[in-house]
Amino acid sequence: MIRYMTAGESHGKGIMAILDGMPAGLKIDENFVNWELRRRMHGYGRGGRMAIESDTAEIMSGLHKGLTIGSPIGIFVRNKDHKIDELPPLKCPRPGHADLAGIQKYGFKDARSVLERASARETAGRVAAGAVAKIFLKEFGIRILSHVTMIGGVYADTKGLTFDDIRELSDVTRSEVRCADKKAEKAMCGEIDKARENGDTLGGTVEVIVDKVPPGLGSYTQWDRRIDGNLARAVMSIQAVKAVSIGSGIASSAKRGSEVHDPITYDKSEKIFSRSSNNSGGLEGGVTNGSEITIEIFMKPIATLTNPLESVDIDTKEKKEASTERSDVTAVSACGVVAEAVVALEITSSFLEKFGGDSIREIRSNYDSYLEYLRSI
Ligand code: EPS
Repeated sequence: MIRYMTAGESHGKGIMAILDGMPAGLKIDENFVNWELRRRMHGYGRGGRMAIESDTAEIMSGLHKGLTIGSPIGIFVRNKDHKIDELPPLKCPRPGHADLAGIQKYGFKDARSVLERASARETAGRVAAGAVAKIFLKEFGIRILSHVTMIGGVYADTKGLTFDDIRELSDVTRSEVRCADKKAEKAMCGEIDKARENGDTLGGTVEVIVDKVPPGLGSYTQWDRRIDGNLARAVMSIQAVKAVSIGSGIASSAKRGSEVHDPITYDKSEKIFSRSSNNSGGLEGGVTNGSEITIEIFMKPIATLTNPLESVDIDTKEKKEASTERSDVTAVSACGVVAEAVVALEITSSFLEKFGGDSIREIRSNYDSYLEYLRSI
């Protein structure tokens, strides 16, 4: 099992993450961690802040000569826009943000101290920790991608595309919104422009796909070991996410069982069980079944509007427009990168629970013997 935490305010000195429980002997490529941080900053419709920052990971602990040593891995991402003490108070809480609830809960006189920590800037820490988890999973051939499937009501058509097709087409170097459908991408950018002109914001959906996951991660024996629940919690905790659907989850609730469940097949030459469809999104009974894990994530529109909704002044209690701040028109593309990170962390945790060991060598030997056993049944 692993644990991770983040700390840091949006305009404080920086964001940090501590990742505890990683085994020894994993080579950490800092360039890869930084590449993940850069992917999080990408996306048409992101705000002015992204032009200021150039997020870079300073790995503070847990490595010796580039290899993990089993101790907690501490990562710091410095904020260039470090001006928390000069920023004005926010007196009119923004609907959709944590502003009002935070003022009430912590006894503040304005929302500045709320938004500084509630901000999605925090996700830089999760992406840095998630990059380490991705490096771990890569050792065992497990790959993760995300791609944008809808922004502002414009849907991508990715029917028939494989994991590799989607990965290539939605890559940051090829797509401004990380969408695998070029035509949809153009329409999405058009919607983003329109929303910006109207002082409005957009939400959307992303899909995360995890490939080459072995069957048997997670467990049905106890509620908090069900990996679908843990994945949903991790993803749902990303700022502005309002719903999570595994496999054909939401759509399948209106269908018949015969249309939804995935028939079981057996390949006699490869000696593996598989499925002729994947509506379950790789998860049955809270356990991975060996198919790709597919998770759809629904993000609401960013809550900071430059054409603001009605609010109330915290001091005078008079009706006023909500405060506005520099923000993004949409951050759906970034949400996908964060989702990849938190999914990687959950899969890593379950992987370590099943194949536990303190070093990569020990885990590899446990994993190989499990794969051999699977072929023997
Ligand atoms: C973000 C940094 C923030 C916002 C965004 C995410 O920068 P600033 O507040 O300085 O403009 O761009 O935050 C939000 C969308 C939010 O709701 O708080 C980042 O690094 O991801």
